Amino acid sequence: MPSSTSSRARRALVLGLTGLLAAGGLATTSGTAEAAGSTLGAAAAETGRYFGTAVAANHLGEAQYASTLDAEFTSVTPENEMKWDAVEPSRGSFNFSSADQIVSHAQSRGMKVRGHTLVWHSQLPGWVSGLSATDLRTAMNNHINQVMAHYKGKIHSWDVVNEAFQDGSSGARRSSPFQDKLGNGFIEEAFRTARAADPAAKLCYNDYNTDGVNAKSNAVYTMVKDFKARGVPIDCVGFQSHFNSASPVPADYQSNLQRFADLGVDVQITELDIEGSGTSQATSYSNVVKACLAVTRCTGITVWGITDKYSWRSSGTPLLFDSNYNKKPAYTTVLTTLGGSSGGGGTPGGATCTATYSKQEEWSDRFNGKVTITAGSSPITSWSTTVTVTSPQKTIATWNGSPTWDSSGNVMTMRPNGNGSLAAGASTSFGFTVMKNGNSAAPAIGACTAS
Ligand code: 9MR
Repeated sequence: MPSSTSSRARRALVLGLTGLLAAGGLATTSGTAEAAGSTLGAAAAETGRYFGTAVAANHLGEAQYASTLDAEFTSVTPENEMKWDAVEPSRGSFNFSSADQIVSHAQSRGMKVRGHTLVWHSQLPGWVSGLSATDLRTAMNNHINQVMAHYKGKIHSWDVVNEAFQDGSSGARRSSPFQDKLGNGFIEEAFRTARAADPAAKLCYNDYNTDGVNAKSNAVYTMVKDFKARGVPIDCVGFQSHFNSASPVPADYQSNLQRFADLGVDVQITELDIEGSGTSQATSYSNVVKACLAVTRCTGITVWGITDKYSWRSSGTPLLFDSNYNKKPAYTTVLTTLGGSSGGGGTPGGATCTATYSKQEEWSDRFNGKVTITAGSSPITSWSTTVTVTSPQKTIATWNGSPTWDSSGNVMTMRPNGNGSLAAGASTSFGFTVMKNGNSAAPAIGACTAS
């Protein structure tokens, strides 16, 4: 880590102890020198981004699938398990079992989860298409409410509406039960419902063939601009980025991402895969990664699967690991483009972590705090940090951690509650409630120590 981070951390600590600290994300580090990230997730984390993959629940039991996932990725997207046909196959009857498997696998390893997807014309059960407009509106909002409530607080970003625009030069909306019966307003309504259902989740519009500047992306751009102007809640735009020789990485990919970011939304690469092999595939992947790194608001990259073996277009071998889980040239190029290195990670320097504070709910007499622990470029097996409150404040409750206190009762040392293992670049968090007793100062968070 650069020394500026450590000095920022020290300053934060001192300010915190004097009770002047404003609430908000403050990072402290252990100060241990870190080698370049040796996995996709760790290397991306060093740029402040996640590196994710689509995951299928039915492969999680395959040892190599799970170990590659756990070693390399810091975010997952259920490939099919959160789609309408999977979670609400008949009206009002919800089945979250497969999606839950993926979410709990991810959560226990500190990975983020992207929710995919709430409102989409495809993988839509027949009963939805048969509804009248009034009923469809009720069913759409109920679907969003129920699914988001089930995963409330667990989803980093939701693809609220997926693929609502037509391909080609028309710039029109795609025909779907939602579009045909509810009109253009269905997208706005879905986003408004979603915001109320889980205010902490980032709400994305996600589409394909919008990766460069073209009629379709222009139409999405116009919609996002209008949403921002009118205060319709939207936080991010997903660019699926399914490429092959007929649909290569566009030359204006980066400038297209940037023009959306300039509207005040994050951009995410959500379903990346590039058919091909060898150096040419590697170069295309590298161009995508470079574009994301060049756009500050490009917050993460998700590839659409781990191994070519299980890709939705397996014969095009579009992913970073071959069918035997060997790293392909594209893997190495992505890793180095992210600033990582396959030889450097892990040792010496060993286990490191950071601890970041953010204030949560606040009441007149108390507030909740959350500390996110993120492993550095090596996996860690345990961690600890301190939370110091200013007397007469009192910490009255904690969750997701195992606390001990010093004799003053002001300094709490937090350690994992159970397994403290985190993959390189992965995160976990703990929370606590502080009684203000007249003082609203944010707590000071000590350095994170990892082993
Ligand atoms: O990868 C998914 C595949 O397993 C499904 O059969 C298919 C069904 O439509 O959906 C695939 O994922 C799609 C994603 O949900 C939305 N964008 C396009 C993806 C590739 O088709």
